[in-house]
Amino acid sequence: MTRIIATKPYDDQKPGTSGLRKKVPVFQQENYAENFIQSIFDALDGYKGKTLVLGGDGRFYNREVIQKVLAIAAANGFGKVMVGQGGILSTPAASNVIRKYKAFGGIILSASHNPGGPHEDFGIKYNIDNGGPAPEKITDAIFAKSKTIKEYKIADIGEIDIDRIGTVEAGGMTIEVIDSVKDYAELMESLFDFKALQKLFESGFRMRFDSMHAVTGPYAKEIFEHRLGAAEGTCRNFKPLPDFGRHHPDPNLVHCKHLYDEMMKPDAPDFGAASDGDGDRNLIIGKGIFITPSDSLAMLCANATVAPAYANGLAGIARSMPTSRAADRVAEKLGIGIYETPTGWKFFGNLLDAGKATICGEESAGTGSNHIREKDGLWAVLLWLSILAVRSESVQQVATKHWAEFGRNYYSRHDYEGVDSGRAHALMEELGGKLASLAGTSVRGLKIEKADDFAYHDPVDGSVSEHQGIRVHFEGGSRVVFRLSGTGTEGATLRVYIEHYEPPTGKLDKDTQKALADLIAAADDIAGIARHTGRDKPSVIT
Ligand code: VG1
Ligand code: CO
Repeated sequence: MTRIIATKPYDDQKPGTSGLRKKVPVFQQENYAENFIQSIFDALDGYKGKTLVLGGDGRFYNREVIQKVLAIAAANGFGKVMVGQGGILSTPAASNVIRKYKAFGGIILSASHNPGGPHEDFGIKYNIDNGGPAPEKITDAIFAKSKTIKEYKIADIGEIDIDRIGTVEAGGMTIEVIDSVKDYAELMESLFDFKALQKLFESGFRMRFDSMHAVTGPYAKEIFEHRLGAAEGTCRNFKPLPDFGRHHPDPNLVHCKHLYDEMMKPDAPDFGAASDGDGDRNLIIGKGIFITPSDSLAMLCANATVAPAYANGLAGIARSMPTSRAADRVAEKLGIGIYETPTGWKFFGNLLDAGKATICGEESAGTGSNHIREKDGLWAVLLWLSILAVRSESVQQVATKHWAEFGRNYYSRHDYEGVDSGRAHALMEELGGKLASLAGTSVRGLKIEKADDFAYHDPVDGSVSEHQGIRVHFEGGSRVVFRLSGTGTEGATLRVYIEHYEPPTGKLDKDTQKALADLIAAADDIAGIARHTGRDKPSVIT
């Protein structure tokens, strides 16, 4: 039986950079999740009888919301829902399932790298039929529906057993519980030369992969240890936990410091990597060397032809605006297109669909390719392993040679988390107000060439996205970018992205923070970070 439940709108259901993210108690308010799920369906057309893919990163409240989505999808007339066993699908795995089975779309339950638990974060995201995050046109429509919603539909289907693989009929809809890992592992096997990677591990190559008690555990175990023969113990923290073991599943040098420390020891393994809550990010650390995500993107692109899937070369590269321009130099050398998009994977979808870009990346540890429409942590690790296998070199050697050829984009991101929202917005407004007057002035001896507020004109559908970050360019190619995060759930997070280019003939082995010290000071002078935020240093440096 289907019931229609009267409800009142909430005014704060605007999806951010990647879906709606709030604290769990916010989602637990009466009808809060139901409203948003119904608003997603209300914003869509033509799904009657079609298939929806459903899964999440296993965090606290995942199972409850899986049941809600099933019951609301049935009442709204979906023909079928394919749900990952136990409610689990990593974000890249969900993207693959949507594409492989030609689903109408998918709902992914995740707050990605944000912590989980009864008082931590939860999230809901809608992906379209290409497997990618809904574009702004759709997220805007969902938000509009959420502000006027009066009722939602729900089918009385009872609690569905999502732990047993198989198919059941409920509320006039088919529910298929699928293996969370199998389709994804097969996809990886189709892209990379698994025999070559098996040989690498046979030769004694040692690796650590840290799943941070998040969703990639079962995927990593299956791919690295079972299919590629990496030693047992290669995978660490591989048991997904609803609260990620009370850690912050963000694979950066702060939250994954234990891996960094291990990789800096004299007897370190050859390769270390980690992934985030929902499996779309990657951290890459070689023995004795951390690779910034922006450099990783450039190095993956420069060497992609080692993998069968990219043997014929890349059509183009896309990176988010704050990502360093290391990849631009690779694109230039390869004679292929380079695209600069706003932050968030949803902006890459059109470029990938149109065949303009093959590999995309973000400074926030996200890299991926046209194999799906999300960033993909394990994919990046497998491409790195392929490079090391084919070149028979260490990460250090690959990086050193890359910089010697292309020069080095010293790069760092400084985050000021949990800043009072009013003060953070005041900083951005003040900065925006003086952009026009910055060009030609000097700060700390650095001459400002131009400054602007980044707007993106999508070359495929012509849509325009404004106010995507403030860029200050200095003479000589250095750059500072300021923007406010769209994924946080507490106050505001100011992100400051700092970049300095050193040509191949320059000094390529400096300490990053030292290499950027002048620019960091200039950023504070220009934006008044300390004055506005009351902070004398960032909370996270990556
Ligand atoms: C952050 C990152 C962005 C990434 C987004 C989602 O967004 O900066 O590059 O696409 O998170 O990643 P923001 O708006 O907080 O800067 V995930 O792994 O959280 O889905
Ligand atoms: Co993520």
